[in-house]
Amino acid sequence: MPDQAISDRRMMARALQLAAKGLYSTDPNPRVGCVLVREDRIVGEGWHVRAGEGHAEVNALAQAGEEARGATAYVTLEPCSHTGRTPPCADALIAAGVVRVVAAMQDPNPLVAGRGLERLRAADVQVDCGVLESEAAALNPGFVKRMQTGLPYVRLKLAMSMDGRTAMASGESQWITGPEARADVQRLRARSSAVVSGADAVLLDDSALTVRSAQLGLPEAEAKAATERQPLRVLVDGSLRVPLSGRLFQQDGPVLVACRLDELPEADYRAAGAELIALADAGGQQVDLDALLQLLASRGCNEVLVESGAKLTGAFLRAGLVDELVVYMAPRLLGSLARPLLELPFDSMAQAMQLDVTDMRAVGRDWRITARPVFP
Ligand code: AOF
Ligand code: ZN
Repeated sequence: MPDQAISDRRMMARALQLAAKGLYSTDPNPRVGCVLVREDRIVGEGWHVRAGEGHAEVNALAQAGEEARGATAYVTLEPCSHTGRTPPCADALIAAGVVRVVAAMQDPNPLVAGRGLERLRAADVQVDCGVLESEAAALNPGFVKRMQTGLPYVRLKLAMSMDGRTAMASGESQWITGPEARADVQRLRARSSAVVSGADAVLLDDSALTVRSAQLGLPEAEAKAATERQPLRVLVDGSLRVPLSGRLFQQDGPVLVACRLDELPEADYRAAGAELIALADAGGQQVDLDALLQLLASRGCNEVLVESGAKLTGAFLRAGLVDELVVYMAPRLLGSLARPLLELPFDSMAQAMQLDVTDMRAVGRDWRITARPVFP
């Protein structure tokens, strides 16, 4: 590989590290990092911290000052060309005298979509795109999917014993997995735009579905920053069985309840700090999960975490709405009277869902398996 290509990849790897610092905070914007390099020396670094504030390039330019003149900018996402909450980064790079821009990927946002790179080329800036592209896309699976399809990236979290059980018949389930795995789940929540659960699960555990900084397993300052923003908590409660006195409604942060009723006690929910919407499917028997995800995407939700019981998780899978399964497997056996992981009433091998395992690792004493459904 030529020297230039090697140093491009090295600098982009650093820009990706910087972008990842925004993992918990940039929502609904993408995580983006930028490194400015002049004569083989890094003269500025920046990342996008939160929506409404400076983009990665602007933060790196501020650090570089005059040293940006003649520099190469490494950016994990195409610099923007539009005026959103902030002015276009392409213009800022041109004005600062940057002579070359290396982007990991095009911005899938239709407002940008190649126009940022065009603008740079028109100003005689040398442009290269596609360095560490898949790594950059992997950092923003939700933003990319939402921009391309109008749906969020859906992660299904499941926790089970080695015999595929999630709770005793009585509902007793605390705790199947260990503290490290539970902290890992807290981090999954913290990076998500929304956490979805169903009435059965919330009634069973009286879950609050919040992110708690002390349970993230992160250094204190990072944990604090990661909980500045709480994900939207979404309750799928077709016939409104979860009482407003439940813990879900007692915690700070936005709550959305999706039901399938005609007459909505909206005022009661509003008084409890929650929004109530009707989203019945064609048969009127279930909440329309596809419509729910479209609604969440229209509100800027990138990554959605489904943490629920066998019924709702099974329904998401059967509807083909899941992008990724994250399964925590605890080294214990709960036995045949305990509750099964998923409601997927298949009766022949031909119906079985195929999965591609993308990662498997130990988390404390448990195992975490990440897999993607394979659609034939
Ligand atoms: C960049 N650098 O660091 C980010 C970009 O509303 P705004 O002004 O924050 O714009 C948000 C859009 O800008 C977002 O949807 C995406 O297309 C792009 N994000 N672009 O050049 C950044 N965060
Ligand atoms: Zn920008």
